[in-house]
Amino acid sequence: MPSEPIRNTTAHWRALDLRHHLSPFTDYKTLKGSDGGSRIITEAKGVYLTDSEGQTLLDGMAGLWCVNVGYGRPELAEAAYRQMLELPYYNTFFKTATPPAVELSEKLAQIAPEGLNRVFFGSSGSESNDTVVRLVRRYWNLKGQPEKSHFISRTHAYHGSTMASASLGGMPFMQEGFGLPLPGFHHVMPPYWLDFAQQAEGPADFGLRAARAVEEKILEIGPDKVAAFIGEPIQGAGGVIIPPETYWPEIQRICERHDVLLIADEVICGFGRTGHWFASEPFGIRPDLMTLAKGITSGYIPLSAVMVSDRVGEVLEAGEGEFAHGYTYSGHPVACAVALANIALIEREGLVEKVREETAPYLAERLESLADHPLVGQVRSFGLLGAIELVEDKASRKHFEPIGRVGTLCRDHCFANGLVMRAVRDGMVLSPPLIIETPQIDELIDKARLCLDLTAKDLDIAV
Ligand code: PXG
Repeated sequence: MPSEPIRNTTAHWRALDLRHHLSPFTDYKTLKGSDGGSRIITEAKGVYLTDSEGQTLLDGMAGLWCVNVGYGRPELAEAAYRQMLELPYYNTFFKTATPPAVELSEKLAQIAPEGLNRVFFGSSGSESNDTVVRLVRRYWNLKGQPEKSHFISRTHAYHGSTMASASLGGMPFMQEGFGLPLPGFHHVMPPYWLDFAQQAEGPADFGLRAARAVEEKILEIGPDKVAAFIGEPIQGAGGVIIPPETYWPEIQRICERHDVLLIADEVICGFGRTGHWFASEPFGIRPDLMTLAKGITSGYIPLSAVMVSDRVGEVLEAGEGEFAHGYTYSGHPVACAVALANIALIEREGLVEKVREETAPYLAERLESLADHPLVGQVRSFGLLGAIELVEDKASRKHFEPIGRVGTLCRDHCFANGLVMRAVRDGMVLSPPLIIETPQIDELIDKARLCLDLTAKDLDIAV
């Protein structure tokens, strides 16, 4: 019999994790086998994580694109503590509400793009995207056009992991074998110039062509059947795909022309990530509905929201009967109190302006310094979202085969050298906390270069 590992050690936690804990998006067989178990994160402060072995990691991903105000902020903990003592829970069903839920609704209406004045709460981005599907179908039912029920989204989109939100998503590996997408969910190409542009097609022309793929799909399904188009302003989990400037204005025109609702999924892009409160602002998107999560509480507690435009809200309010949808934790008072404290902190510290004026330009400049590396085919960033694309051939930007292998190698070097940088296919993606300072960006770039060198060495490529 192997002896039991001592409690409160890495070996103990790993053993429990392997025995009892099913983590998301995990290859359980490999985790149990060659990987030897999970990394155990025990503490965090500012932009740094500490694992159970005492190793410090610079968190280039802000958790999962969410810890906007950084780790260890007492203001958020105190807001939760106070609210738990005052009113830890009450629901918002059956004509009740709580002060934090209504005060947060007002605050969100103030900071959201013009015309988004109503809010429906959930606890995750997936829930808010499920809510959007039901809200949109309810809207068209009330308008007397129930056949307008189809949704258009894009390849590489990530909108969540529930059945409806994974149907909206455009990642085939999340759909195959699960009976997804559900009927009525369609996908077109993303505005991803690097992979989808034709030879000699510039970004501006490509942006228009990618938008027109949405129009072609609307015409193929029939405009009288298409309910809505959904898109992340910048596709995050799909690899930080930053659309050409021509893309969103054309999408806006197409949706208006065919009377198709426009949904902006700002789960990653919202709350200062792009140097604006919401990415709809710089991209010129006027959404009918906008989904929020992650940065709404900086990930300290689960909360999500759907912002509803006056156009949709007025129809909902004039409709007969109830909107038969909601969650036990819709408008959870503790989560809403934390969100209010989080937004107050972002305002007080001027984090949106700090990103726009100081750290985003600095990150862009420092990323550019990696462009000469033999593995790097392209660097790109917008606000504090960035990507470093690894390619086999710099001139033609040909990918390594099989795609994903080299990105994973690089990611593992990053972990071993104190940097969390995720790989999406062979793109290394970045989304650090908004409180990151310029010397920490230097540290991040230095570590990234070291890990690119180590990856090149594995591949016998001279640096
Ligand atoms: N929309 C977007 C744009 C997202 O990025 C969701 C919705 C769903 O949110 P919830 O809270 O249900 O997870 C997300 C989530 C990754 C990764 O590996 C990204 C997400 C979640 C998990 C992993 O990049 N994004």
